[in-house]
Amino acid sequence: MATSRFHDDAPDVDGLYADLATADLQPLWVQEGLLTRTPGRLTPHIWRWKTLRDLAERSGDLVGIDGGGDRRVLSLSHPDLGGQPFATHTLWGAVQFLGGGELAPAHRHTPAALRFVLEGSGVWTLVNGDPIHMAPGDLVLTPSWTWHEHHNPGREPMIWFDGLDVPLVRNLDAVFFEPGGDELSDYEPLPSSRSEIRYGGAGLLPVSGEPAVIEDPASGRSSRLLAYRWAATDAALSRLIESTGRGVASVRYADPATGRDIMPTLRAELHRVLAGHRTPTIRTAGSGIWVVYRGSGATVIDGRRFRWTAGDMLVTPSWAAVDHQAEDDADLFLVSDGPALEALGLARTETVEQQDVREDDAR
Ligand code: GTQ
Ligand code: FE2
Repeated sequence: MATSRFHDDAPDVDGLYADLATADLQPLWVQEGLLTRTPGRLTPHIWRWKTLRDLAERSGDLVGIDGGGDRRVLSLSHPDLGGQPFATHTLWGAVQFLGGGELAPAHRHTPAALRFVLEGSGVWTLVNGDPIHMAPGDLVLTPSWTWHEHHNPGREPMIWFDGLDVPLVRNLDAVFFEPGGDELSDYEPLPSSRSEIRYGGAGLLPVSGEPAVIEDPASGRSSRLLAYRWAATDAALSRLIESTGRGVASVRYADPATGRDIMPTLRAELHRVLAGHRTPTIRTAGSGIWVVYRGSGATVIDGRRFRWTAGDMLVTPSWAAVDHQAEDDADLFLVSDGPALEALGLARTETVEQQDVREDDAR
């Protein structure tokens, strides 16, 4: 913010500014919008399922998985971000389309990824060689630097949501990528992944045996459980709603051994809002992407109402006031950068008074 303590009209000040620029220096006192009272670099934005689905399917028809760069992914590109393929300053969100018989080959990267399945079933994702079956409502993790590849041995295409921390890791300039070898991975489609056999028991951890698929005590990296099944998420939410008698409930996906977030940079939650109910209004530092899994309703973000139905995807900016209302019973999946802010000592959240709707977003 410009301050009046400095005399911009002093006779040789133009010369000073010119010399500063030549010396690759900038005076703080001319900076605007650097130290803002509160965050606010992004507006909310919504992508409609119909558009996402149609374009994903067309990409499936027209762009081969070989010619299309191995993964048929359409990234949510927020119009505020100047054409970058990012949903927020920290989060990558995308729909991935894998046709019947297709294979997205093995690779690994430092950005962490999660998948939330929207349509179809029968894809196997191999995470460090552990075959994980994917079906609607399942959450599957590929933590930082784990090998992964997606196989669709069936006939039907599958569509899922990808959430990654790519923009965050890019801004830290910590992106590493390694392609896998050319040889095809062989895998046995077992009823349960190794990860779930060891860590999928509610409240029970193996005392001994093989190490976890992902174990990196040096970095404190968690993610021993790599798949969170819809049936378990659904049951947990139903129990909460039944026991509290309230129309809203939410759960956070947690590492079973530590109770902490599933990965160091990404948080995942499932929020259930029954028909006719509205959540409290909350502001959180850090951004999020909401994926409507089921139902219909609206989200009010800083007084703007966005109506949604299943498959729609919605960005909530840092420190925006957010609440949800359901028309039909609704389930909303959330991915956010919460743990990254917590690790850096930047996390803040507050509940605010219910906001008025100032603006209705046309459908
Ligand atoms: O499926 O491995 O949306 O590497 C972006 C980068 C998905 C993946 C994305 C990826 C993947
Ligand atoms: Fe990947």
